[in-house]
Amino acid sequence: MLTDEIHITIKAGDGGDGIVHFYHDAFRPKGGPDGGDGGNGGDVYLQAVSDITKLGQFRHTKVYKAESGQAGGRNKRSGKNGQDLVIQVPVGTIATYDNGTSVELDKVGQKQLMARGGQGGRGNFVFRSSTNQTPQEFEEGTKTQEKKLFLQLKLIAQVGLIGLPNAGKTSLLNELTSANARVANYSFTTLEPNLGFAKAGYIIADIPGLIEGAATGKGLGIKFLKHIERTQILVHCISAESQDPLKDYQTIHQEISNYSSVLAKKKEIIVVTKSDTVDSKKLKEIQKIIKSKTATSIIDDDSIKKLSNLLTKSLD
Ligand SMILES: Nc1nc2c(ncn2[C@@H]2O[C@H](COP(=O)(O)OP(=O)(O)OP(=O)(O)O)[C@@H](O)[C@H]2O)c(=O)[nH]1
Ligand SMILES: [Mg+2]
Repeated sequence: MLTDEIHITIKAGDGGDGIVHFYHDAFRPKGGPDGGDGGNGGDVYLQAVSDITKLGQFRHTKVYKAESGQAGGRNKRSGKNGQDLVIQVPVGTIATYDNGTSVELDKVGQKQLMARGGQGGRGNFVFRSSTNQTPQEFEEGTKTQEKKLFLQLKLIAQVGLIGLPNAGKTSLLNELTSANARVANYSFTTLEPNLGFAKAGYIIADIPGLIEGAATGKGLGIKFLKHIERTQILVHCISAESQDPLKDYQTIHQEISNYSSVLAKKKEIIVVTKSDTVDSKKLKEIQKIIKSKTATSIIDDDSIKKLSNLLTKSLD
């Protein structure tokens, strides 16, 4: 199951404390103050990666802490800085703090500072002066607070596959991308959206099949349509095995329109799937009825390549 919403807690590292120390050896029993500064605490970052399953990692571990800075040392040595923590999230993640401010990670590789590490405190060496040669002062490192984050994955697929159950949507996703999603010869095989990355760099979303009445909650309903709202193109899949391809087309189009007029007006490529199940005459007939210029079969690589090229050309 794709995790697309999750709460986590992050904490930047505390600053290390400065220390009070005085140098002395056999020759210089009062060598003076030499307590070093504490190191800075590590920052916490989010970084966008292309793996859309990445929010799943947070199901088990909820708290993420960067390393704290170490305390200063004798001989004016500064404490080691704490290591930053870089947490990977899928591209398309929106991270929202408790106070409502949010940041969106919308480019692969984008790195966003979410919690700054505490400053290291100064050691007594820096507090020495002509009037105070034995300073007892030092600073504690700044302590950081935990922050709660709500991570939400807004899928940013450029292409959305729609159609009735069993139309061959998931099979097409697997052919067009490196996805390896479950396919079976019955309706509602897909229960959660699948995503795949096409070689050309775009993302395709496959959602569960829609049925008549979906907009009012029938079948798996419409809750998955939100995942294709921001796509640029819809690939409307109609099976060549269908008894009534035009009705299939109209059913889906109606449900989409009931859900959102924006979605209904989206650019659409109508594809007759499973073209190998009919002869070429019948295929042409179907294509004419539903005004489809493209047909695919998962056993015909050329047909998949043609659709793939068409998609690449159609996307800006
Ligand atoms: N002959 C043939 N069978 C196909 C083709 N594409 C898909 N199928 C078969 O059609 C059935 C349904 O395919 P799926 O890809 O699971 O269909 P779906 O539209 O994702 O179905 P839901 O997830 O239930 O909505 C499976 O048995 C596939 O093997 C094709 O091009 N040719
Ligand atoms: Mg499916």
